[in-house]
Amino acid sequence: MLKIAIQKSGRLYEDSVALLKACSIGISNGGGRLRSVASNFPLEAYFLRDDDIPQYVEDGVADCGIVGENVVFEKNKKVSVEEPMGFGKCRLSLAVPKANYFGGIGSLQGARIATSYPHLLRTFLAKNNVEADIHEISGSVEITTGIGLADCICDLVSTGSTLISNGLREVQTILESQAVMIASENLEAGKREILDKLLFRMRAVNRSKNHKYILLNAPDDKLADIIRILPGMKSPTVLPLAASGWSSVHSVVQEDRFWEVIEDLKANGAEGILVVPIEKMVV
Ligand code: PRT
Ligand code: ZN
Repeated sequence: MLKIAIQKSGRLYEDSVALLKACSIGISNGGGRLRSVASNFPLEAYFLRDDDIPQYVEDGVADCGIVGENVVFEKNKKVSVEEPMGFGKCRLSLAVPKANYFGGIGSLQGARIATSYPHLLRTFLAKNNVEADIHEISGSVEITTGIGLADCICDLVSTGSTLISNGLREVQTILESQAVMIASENLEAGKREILDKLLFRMRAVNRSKNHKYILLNAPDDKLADIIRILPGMKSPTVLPLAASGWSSVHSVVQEDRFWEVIEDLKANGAEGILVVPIEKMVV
């Protein structure tokens, strides 16, 4: 049985449980439960505060866990980072009151900086030969400049709207982060095997989120161009249509190139283009 630590509530809980569900593994902390055993996979989930997850994994109380990279690097525990999970994306950034001049990182010499990430901030400042006065606080970092506690803040940002509504301007990113799977450095062989199976499923689910299945009709004399545009997983499937001189082409397209590819296909004679989501993608 593999023991996995998951955030009890908060920004990562729902996405973590949804990813496991997409891997056909059902767990839930319904009714404030602290543990849940999956019925069809050798997995037991512990629901914990995200800040505690790296320590539990280092100690081997949990074998693995899903937590933000920002927390993993801040806590600096001996754990292995196994795989990005594709959610919980954010960045740790420095921000200053928007009316204030910012003359680069060097201008933070002697500044008072409020943060919940003192280790990451200290490391970043040391690399840039800046000595500043770090005020560690556990929450509401964004209000500290307004109340005169700090000149600058170092906090997580996703949309940026919290900074804007507090009159702050993002000036420097320190770390790009997302949720990752971490694991104990010395997992026993049986547990390693279960974790590898789980990661294999997660990869298949996450890959599918970044791809679409595409079907289209093309005149046979345009097939060569269309196949060049649609490389597919190995190569596209080409099937003859009942109407002579036409074929149906099936392939897989990366989400981030999607519109570009569609425009290119149309310009090269493709018709009746259908796009379908993919549930799992195993390569
Ligand atoms: O109770 P527990 O300790 O488990 O949870 P928590 O309150 O410490 O963490 P939680 O649930 O807020 O966040 C968990 C993880 O989600 C973080 O460690 C990050 O890895 C990730 N994450 C992603 C974020 C954000 N986006 C985010 N925007 N965590 C926090 N924020 C906060 C940020 O601190 C700021 O207050 O949201 C605000 C900024 O958001 P925008 O959209 O206005 O820029
Ligand atoms: Zn926390």
